[in-house]
Amino acid sequence: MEITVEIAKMKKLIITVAQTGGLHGKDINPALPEQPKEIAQSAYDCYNAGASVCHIHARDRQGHTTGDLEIYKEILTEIKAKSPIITQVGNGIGAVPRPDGSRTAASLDERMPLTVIEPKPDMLTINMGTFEFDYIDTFENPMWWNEDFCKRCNERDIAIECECYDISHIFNALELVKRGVLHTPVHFSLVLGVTGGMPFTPKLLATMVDTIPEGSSWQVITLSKHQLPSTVMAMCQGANIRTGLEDNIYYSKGELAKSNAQLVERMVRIAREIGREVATVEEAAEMMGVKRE
Ligand code: KMH
Ligand code: ZN
Repeated sequence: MEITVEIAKMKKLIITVAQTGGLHGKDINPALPEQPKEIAQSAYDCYNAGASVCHIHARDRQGHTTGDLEIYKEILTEIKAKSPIITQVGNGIGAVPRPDGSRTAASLDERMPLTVIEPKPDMLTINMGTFEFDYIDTFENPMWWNEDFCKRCNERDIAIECECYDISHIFNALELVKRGVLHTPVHFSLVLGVTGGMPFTPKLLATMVDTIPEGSSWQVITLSKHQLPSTVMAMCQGANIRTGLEDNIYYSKGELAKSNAQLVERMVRIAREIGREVATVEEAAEMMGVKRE
């Protein structure tokens, strides 16, 4: 895909906030929202700061990562009651505690029920290939399962975001397009810097962007110290961006972020400085083919 460099010709910027994640918790940054009301308040603050999409993971009452649909229900209900921000549930769930004391990646059987969450999320994330996630576990995302997941999203009119950790994952997404289950334009998230996937370098990002078809939308997801520079780069190339404590617990080196909204506010300031207009929720929904209830 051609990279746009003229700011005036760029589409409006969609800012996604990934507030919670499925790995770390309040133990490493107390500002990370874990409980439904806290997640909804943080989403409201991020919406007011300029985010149009809220990427969601659930935690149980103890703050442990969970696939409990009742908790997702509470989170979605609370978010929707407070703001019109687009809701996007991450289908990876994260690392779940097990009775033997270990924590392992949520299984395919634990993850498929996310397609029936009530109230309906606006979007669901699909992770586009199986790989070893950060030495933690095998992150299983087989093609047959992604195809089934996609079909179930289509049945409920849930829009899809495709997270690609490797160039081959882009081709996996395109295969689903060929099979007629993933609709175009595809919304790619290019995830760089997860051990087991591709590392972040500007060259690798450019190669990935080069691989995705014209007309797609893309955003970059990177972790920790790479997040600010990579998102600024993406912003200057007409892409969307994602920020939030799921991906980066710091505001600057050694300084913890005070909130998700603080990270969103910074991205909005930078967008304004470079002349990139920030999309409203309505504009983002239109651009991503999100059908609101
Ligand atoms: N933490 C991201 C790198 C998901 O939610 O399904 C992975 C993620 C996946 O966002
Ligand atoms: Zn996620």
